[in-house]
Amino acid sequence: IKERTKWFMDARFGMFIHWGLYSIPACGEWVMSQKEMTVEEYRGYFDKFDPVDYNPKKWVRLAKNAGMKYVVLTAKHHDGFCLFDSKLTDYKATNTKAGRDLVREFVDACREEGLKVGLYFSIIDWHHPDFPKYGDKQHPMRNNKAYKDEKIDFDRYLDYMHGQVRELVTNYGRLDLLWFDFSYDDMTGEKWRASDLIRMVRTFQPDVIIDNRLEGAGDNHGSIAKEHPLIYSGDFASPEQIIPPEGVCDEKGEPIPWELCATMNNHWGYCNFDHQYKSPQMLVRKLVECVSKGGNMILNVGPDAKGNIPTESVDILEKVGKWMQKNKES
Ligand code: JFZ
Repeated sequence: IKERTKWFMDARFGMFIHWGLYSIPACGEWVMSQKEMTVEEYRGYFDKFDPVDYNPKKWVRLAKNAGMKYVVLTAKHHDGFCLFDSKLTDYKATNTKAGRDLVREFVDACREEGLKVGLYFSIIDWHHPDFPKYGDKQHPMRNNKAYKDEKIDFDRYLDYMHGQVRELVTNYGRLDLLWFDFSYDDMTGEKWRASDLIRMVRTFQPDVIIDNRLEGAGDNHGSIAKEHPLIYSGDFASPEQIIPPEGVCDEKGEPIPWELCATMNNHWGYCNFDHQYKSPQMLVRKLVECVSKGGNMILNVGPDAKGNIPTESVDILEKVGKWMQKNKES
């Protein structure tokens, strides 16, 4: 086990936060793709975004009281909207009614409460003009013939994407975790210039731990489980929703760090009609199962457009916290 992952293996339980413009339509973070919305249509949410109740300290305290040791926030999701003050785009919280860098307040809150701080960053970007559109698997314009013969400069997109990661790893102090999401089809590794990306990240943040999704997602672990992992293979595997029956092992059968990402209902981003929440009992059992198999669990909440975590999620986390409190080592 690499030195830098030790805190992570110890932490076992974290909070994932999916939050962005998609909290406004309130039907999950994939709405732009699902409804095949143009950048102009989606911009309506940008004009409306006004998270008057944003108080990351409240989020972090909720996590802490639930027994969680780290928190990961979506600095940018697939829709391309930045919660941070990127100098490379105008499409950021700073230019909304929020009027400020929301990632800054989040990292400050984590540090104040003594929790490890992580940022999620989507390598997919449906807002950037140089991201492939027509014929892509998931781009909102995948079926729109108007984009069929469009010329794009993917390298210009990659320069932008790398530049934003550089901002994240240089402007927010020491980060504990980076959660990249995600490679698909033949968009793996070198297509994202991932070796360069990670070399850059490591010059500024030698100890930050990184997930394995520059190479894949879900069950596709990439080279993290191989004898000779690539530089961007990541520090931990990231199975989604389903606990791997035998944990996660490398080719030789040795356990490797992994983290189940799970959400409380059936969406990551806020969804006002999804009330299918897992019970606190079920979540505790899942956590125990992960830990017994050498893994972590990062449990997701999706705050609403104002910045409030849904009351169902708050109730569940408080109950999980009671169990953690009662059963913690003295
Ligand atoms: C990805 C995102 O698309 C999603 O919005 C959320 O952020 C989640 C944590 O990660 O979802 C995926 C990515 C890949 C697979 C499934 C869900 N996959 O390959 O099975």
